[in-house]
Amino acid sequence: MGHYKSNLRDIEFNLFEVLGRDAVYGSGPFAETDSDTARSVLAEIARLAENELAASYAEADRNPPVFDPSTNTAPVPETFRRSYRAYMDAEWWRMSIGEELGGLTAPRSLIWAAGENVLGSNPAIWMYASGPSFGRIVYDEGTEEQRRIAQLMVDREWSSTMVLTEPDAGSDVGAGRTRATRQEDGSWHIEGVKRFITSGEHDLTENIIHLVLARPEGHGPGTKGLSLFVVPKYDFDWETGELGERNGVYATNVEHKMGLKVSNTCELTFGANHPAKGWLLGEKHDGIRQMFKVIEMARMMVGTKAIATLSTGYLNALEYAKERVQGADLTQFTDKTAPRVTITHHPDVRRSLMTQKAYAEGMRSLVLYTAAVQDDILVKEAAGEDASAELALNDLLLPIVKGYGSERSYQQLAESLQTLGGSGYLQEYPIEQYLRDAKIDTLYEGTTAIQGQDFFFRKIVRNQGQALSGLAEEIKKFLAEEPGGVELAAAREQLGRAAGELEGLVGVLLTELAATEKDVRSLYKVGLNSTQLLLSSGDVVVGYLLLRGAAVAAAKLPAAAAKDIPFYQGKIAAARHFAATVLPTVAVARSIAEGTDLSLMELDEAAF
Ligand code: ST9
Ligand code: FAD
Repeated sequence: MGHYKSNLRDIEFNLFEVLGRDAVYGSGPFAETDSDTARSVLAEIARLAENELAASYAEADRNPPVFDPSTNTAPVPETFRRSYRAYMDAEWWRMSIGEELGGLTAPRSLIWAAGENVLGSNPAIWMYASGPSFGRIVYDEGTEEQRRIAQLMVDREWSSTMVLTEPDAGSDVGAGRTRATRQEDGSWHIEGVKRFITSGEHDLTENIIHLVLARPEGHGPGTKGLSLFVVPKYDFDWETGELGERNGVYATNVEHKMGLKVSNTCELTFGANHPAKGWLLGEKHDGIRQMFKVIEMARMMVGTKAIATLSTGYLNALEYAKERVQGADLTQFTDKTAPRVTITHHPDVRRSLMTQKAYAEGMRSLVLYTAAVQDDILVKEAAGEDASAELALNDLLLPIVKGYGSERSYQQLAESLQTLGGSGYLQEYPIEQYLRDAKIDTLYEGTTAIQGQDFFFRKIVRNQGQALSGLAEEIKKFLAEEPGGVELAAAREQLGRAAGELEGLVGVLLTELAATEKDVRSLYKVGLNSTQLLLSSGDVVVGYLLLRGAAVAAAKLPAAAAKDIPFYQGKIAAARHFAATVLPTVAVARSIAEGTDLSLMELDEAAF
C-alpha cells in the first residue's frame, strides 16, 4: 500500500446522500453516466490512485527531473512515467472533453470527485495530463480549422501549458511584455521570456501545445491588450498530426522548488534563435477572457488538490495516532505507574484530529457542492434554460475553493504533521512532502490576496451581491427547517450567528467602499480585510455544508447498518466541533474590520 489514502465513503456520502446526485446522473446531458457507472468509476479510480498513481510519488520527489541546458530538455523519471501511463491508459480524462472530441460529458461532480483521488495521490499526473481538457477549450474558442488542433491534442494525447507569467508580470498579468507579430501567411511570431510555466518541457508526450498570452504590436496596455496564441513545441501536419520542425520555443531553465518537484516549472524563451510560430486562437483578440476559461478550470484544480492532500494527510495522521502509545491518560497524570495509552486518548490530540477531519471533510463538501453547481449549469444549458444564477454562484465559490481551500489545507497539514511528533518531520512518512507539495497551492493560479480581491470586488460588488445573497438565503432556509433536531440545535445556532456576523463583515467593507467617494484611501481598509473576508466566508460555507451532512447523518443513524454508525457519528461530531470552535472566529473578523484604520498605510516603510 502506498502513501495515499482515499476517502471513497465520504465522497459517495457527499454525492449521493447529501447532494442528491442520483437524480442528476443518467439523464439530460449526463445520460451516459448513471449512478452505478459513477460508483464503479470512483471505486476503480480510488484503487488506481492508491496503487499505480501513488507508487512514484515519493521516488519522483527524491529524484526529480534535471534540466540539461545543452539540449533544453528535462526528462521525467521512469517511475513517474509509469504512473502517468497508467492514468492515461485508463482514459478517465475523456470524461471532461465532450462527445465531439471522442469523450463524454460526465457530471462535473463526478469529474472532481474522481480528480480528488488523482490530485491527492500524485498531483503532477493531472497537470501533465491536462492536454485534452485544454484541447476542449481550443475546440470551443478556436476557428473551424483550429478545431483540428484540439482533435490532435486528444487523439495524440499531446500535453499543454498555460503561459501567462513573466519575470515582471506575476499577479499583474497585464504587465506582460511578450510580443506577437503577424506574418503574411496569417500565423504569428512570438518573442519574449515567460517564467514559471508548469509542464513547459518534458518527455512524456511527443508534442506540447502552449497557450500563450502575448501582446500584438500596437495593442494597448493591461490584460485587455493581450491575445491568446496556440504555440506548439513541434510544428505538425494539421491532418495527420505528424510532427514537423522544432518550433522556436525552448525551456531555458527548470526551477528548483520546495515541493511538487516532478512537475517541471520552466522558463520558456520564445523566438530567441529562430521564430516561435503560433496561431491566434479563434482569430480574435480576446485573450484574457479566453485564458480565464483555462484559469477557472485550473483554480478548481488547485483547490481540489490542496483539499485532497489534506484528506490523505489527516488519514495518515489518524492511522499513526491510533497506534502510537505515549503517556498516560490525563486524568491519571500523577500516577507514574498508570498504563500508557495511544495518543488518541489525549485531549489535545483529539482536538487537533477532529479539527483536521472537519476541515478535510467540510472542504471536500465545498468542492463537490461547487461541482454540483457546475452540473446544474450544464443541465440547464442543455435544456435551453437560463443558468445565470448558477453561473454567478459558481463564480462566487471558485475563489473560496482555491483561496480558502489552499490556505486552510496548508494550515491543517501542519497539524497532521504535528500529530506524528518528530516522526512527522521524517521522510519515512508522507506528510512532510504533503506540506511541501501543498504550499504552492496558495501561490499559483492567483495568490490568496488576489483570490480575496476577486471575491470581494468581482464576485460580490460587481455581481451586486446577488450570488452571495442567494447563498445566504439558502443557509437561512436550511436553518429554518431545523434539520438534525435537538442534537444539532447548538450548532445551528452557532452557524446562524456566524452567518449574521459575516453579513456584518461584508457590510463593513461595502461601507468603506462607498466612503471612497469622499476619501479614496478608504479602499485601503477594504484591502486590509479582503483576505480575511475570503477566509471567514469559507468558514461559514464549510460550517453550513458540514451541518447539512450532519443533518443527513442524524436522520440516517437510527436505521443505519452497524458499519455505518461510526461514520455517521463522525459526521455529526465534526459539524458540531467546527461550529463550536471555528465559527465563533467570524465575529472576531468583523470586529477587527470595524476597528481598521489607516495607521498601517500611513506608517513609514522604514518602521516595518
Ligand atoms: C498558473 C498555473 O499559475 C499553475 C498550475 C498549472 C497547472 C496546469 C494544469 C491545470 C489542469 C486543469 C485541468 C482540469 C481538467 C478537468 C476539467 C474538468 C472540467 N473570472 O479585473 P480585471 C478577466 S497560471 C473570469 O480588470 P486586471 C475578464 O475577462 C498563472 N474572468 O483584471 C476581465 O474582463 P471583464 C495564473 C476574469 O486588473 C479581464 O480579465 N495567474 C476574472 O486587468 C480583466 O479583469 C493568475 O491567476 C475571473 N475571476 O488584471 C494571475 N478576473 O472585467 C492572478 C478577471 O471585462 N492575477 N477576468 O470581464 C489576477 O487574477 C489578477 O486579478 C488579474 C488582474 C490578472 C485578473
Ligand atoms: P507577485 O505577483 O510578485 O506577488 C508577491 C506577493 O505580493 C504575493 O504575496 C502577492 O499576494 C502580493 N501581491 C501582489 N500584487 C498584489 C496586489 N495587487 N494586492 C495585494 N497583494 C499583492 N504561471 C503561468 O503562467 N503558468 C504556469 O503554468 C505557472 N505555474 C507555476 C508553477 C509554480 C511552481 C509557480 C511557483 C508559479 C507558477 N506560475 C505559473 C506563476 C504563478 O501564477 C505566479 O507565481 C503567481 O501568479 C504570483 O506571481 P508572482 O510570483 O510574480 O508574485
